[in-house]
Amino acid sequence: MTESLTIALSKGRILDDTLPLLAAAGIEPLDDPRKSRKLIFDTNQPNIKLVIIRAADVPTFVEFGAADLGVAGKDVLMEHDGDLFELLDLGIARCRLMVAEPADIAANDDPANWSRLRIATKYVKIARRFFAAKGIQTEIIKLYGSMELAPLVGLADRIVDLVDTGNTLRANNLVEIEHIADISSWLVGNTASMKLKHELMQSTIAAVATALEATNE
Ligand code: PRT
Ligand code: MG
Repeated sequence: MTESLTIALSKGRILDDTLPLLAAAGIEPLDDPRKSRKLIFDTNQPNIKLVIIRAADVPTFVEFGAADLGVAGKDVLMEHDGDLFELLDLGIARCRLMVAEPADIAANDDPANWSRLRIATKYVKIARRFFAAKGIQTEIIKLYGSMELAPLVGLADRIVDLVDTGNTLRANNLVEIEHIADISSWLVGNTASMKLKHELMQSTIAAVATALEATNE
């Protein structure tokens, strides 16, 4: 039986940064996923295809074997918290996961004194774990976007969100107050595929690793 692989990617910054890396590893989609509305793409490798899905869905596709490999942000992987292999840190889409709060509160705030907080975030599990480990009680309010708005309208005291340049926080009078994790995107793999499709998985992972080393030189 000829082995075949499906690689799950998401539109936006992950796709923009992963396509050049895959090309350097010898894997190129036949149509441009940045322009097409298709969800499945054949590549120049007859046994490798790409699927383009929502960023937060990549770990689910990989864990359940709908994709053998995928690229997902560490934030999404920490929140998913599932059974898959984290194979390679691709060093792309870097940012940091932070607790932020209004600048006027931060002026007189010491995280060492936190005991009860109301947090708005899309990272419910990560936030719960982070504050529980510090013994801080939290009410977590799940949002799907624009977390920065929550403290401005009294929905929450603090937010947990990704920060890159800090422009979004600054524009909304928020400041970073606690660091949760440094984030980058990882190549992840389905655990069964690592055994059942050993050869093709290993050669593909090795090709990506070599391409990654070349870009880091
Ligand atoms: O867009 P969609 O809802 O489908 O999914 P998504 O928003 O999760 O996807 P996408 O492409 O926006 O992000 C994919 C991954 O990129 C994330 O899971 C992160 O691992 C990574 N990444 C890197 C970022 C950022 N940098 C980032 N800055 N994801 C989001 N942001 C947002 C952040 O949430 C905040 O709203 O950008 C804003 C902050 O940016 P600065 O530069 O103003 O600080
Ligand atoms: Mg987005």
